[in-house]
Amino acid sequence: MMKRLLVSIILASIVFFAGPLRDAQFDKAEARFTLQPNIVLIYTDDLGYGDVSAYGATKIKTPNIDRLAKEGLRFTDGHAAAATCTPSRYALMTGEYAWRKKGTGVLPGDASLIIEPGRTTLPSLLQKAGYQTGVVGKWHLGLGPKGGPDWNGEIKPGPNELGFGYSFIMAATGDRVPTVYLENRRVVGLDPADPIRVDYSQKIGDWPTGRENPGQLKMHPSHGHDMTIVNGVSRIGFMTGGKSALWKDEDMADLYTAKAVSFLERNKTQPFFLFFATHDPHVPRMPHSRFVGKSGMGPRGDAILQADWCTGELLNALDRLKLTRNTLVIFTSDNGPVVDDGYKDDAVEKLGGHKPAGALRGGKYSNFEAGTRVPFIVRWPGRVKPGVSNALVSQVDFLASLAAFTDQKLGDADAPDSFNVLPALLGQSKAGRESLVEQASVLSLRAGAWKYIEPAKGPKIQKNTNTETGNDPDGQLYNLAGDLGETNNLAARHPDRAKAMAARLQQIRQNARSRP
Ligand code: NG6
Ligand code: CA
Repeated sequence: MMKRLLVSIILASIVFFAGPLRDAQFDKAEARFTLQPNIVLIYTDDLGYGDVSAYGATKIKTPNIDRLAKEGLRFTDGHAAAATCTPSRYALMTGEYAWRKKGTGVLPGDASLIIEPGRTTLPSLLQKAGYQTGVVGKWHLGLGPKGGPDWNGEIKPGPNELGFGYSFIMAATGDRVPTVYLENRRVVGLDPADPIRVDYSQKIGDWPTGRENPGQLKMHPSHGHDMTIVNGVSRIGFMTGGKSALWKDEDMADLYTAKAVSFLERNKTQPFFLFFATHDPHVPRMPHSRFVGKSGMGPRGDAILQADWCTGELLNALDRLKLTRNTLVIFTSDNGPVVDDGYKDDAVEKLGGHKPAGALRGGKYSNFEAGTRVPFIVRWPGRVKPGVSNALVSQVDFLASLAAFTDQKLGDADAPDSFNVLPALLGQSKAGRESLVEQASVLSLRAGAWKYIEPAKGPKIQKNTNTETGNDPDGQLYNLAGDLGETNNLAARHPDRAKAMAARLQQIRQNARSRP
């Protein structure tokens, strides 16, 4: 009897104290998270300034991205560092303008890693601050040592050597071989008896190609993209082997999302940084069947709906895990939009009145604003006041800004072009950078509302993609304050300003860094 009473008393006190104890831990956790909030960077591929309803699109609805915009700060002058993928990602990761370094243009799928392990990168910086770091999705920064990766062995250096504790990636793009996923240095699902071989200079193995076997295609190229066929789509580059590891394009977004959500679940009790790099709406646009036909705009529009869905899944996961308030979410894109990027996917025919670049001129590959000015949203409930910011900010600034965010000092050699624009990103200041270099076929300098585009050789319209390149043999000068669409070249009217901006650009180029 006495023993039973004693047990009851002990049990009762456990129940009594356990409640408050749990609360205290919860409070403690909250306090820690308040100091060190999680960071989720959602990085879409080729999503244009005008592709999102929060940015004015009316022909397509992106409710999940719009939710971010409604709950966060929407930037109207936020930039990728370049008008194509690899240089943008290089700058995002290193805080260095990619044009400073040779070999940072759009990479083939078998390129070696272009960032030196050991240098300060966005993930290594956050890892040092105690974050669990992960990348899921498109990589396109090369893999392995000089000479390229060993697809059948341990693939390094790569993201895991640059500061990502976890990686689930595609090597390059959906339209480049090898069409397989890598998880932490290994090709996923590879059968060693069927090794992967990749060649970008000549055909390897006996797999069909788009050029020789067009009858086997479910999507035909419009330009390029006529090499090895995988999953009914001919790609850039030749491959053979790795049959059990080949991806199915239609399942890619679901898989990336699942991998990203499990990363969030695994790390919910500690600060984390997730770099979620979607493949959508890059070519080949092969969304899951549940999105097919849903935009009325063909695969490009459907792939945008899919990217929006992925965004929503991540936001829902944060809600479900009760992490929303402690998580800084940044949403942006690696470069501007392109309609025909090499496949006959009805994007041109079904565009209708949709304007992927919104009111901006140009698009992916272009020196005009739509090359680099992209959707750019920051959400941190309770800390970042929802609204709109016109501050000039760039993805090259993430490194210095998140260094400030995590109370870390950059070394002299670190992130040479990254400005701390944290006050602008958090909406505490209306001002971002005063000036910014934009990279496409040549460099442009933004100084406030003024934009100077260097003299550029080459056609005014890129034939295959039908992009307005912004190339002109003479330097161009625009005042975006009254001429966002860059239609009124003021170089002849303001020769002194054009000259001064050209000189300043030259100076930034010659100095090893532009960071204050
Ligand atoms: C181009 C490809 C284009 C796309 C781009 C890279 C051809 C004809 N065009 O060379 O389809 O893959 O490279 O896009 O091959 S990016 O977003 O990764 O920079
Ligand atoms: Ca891109």
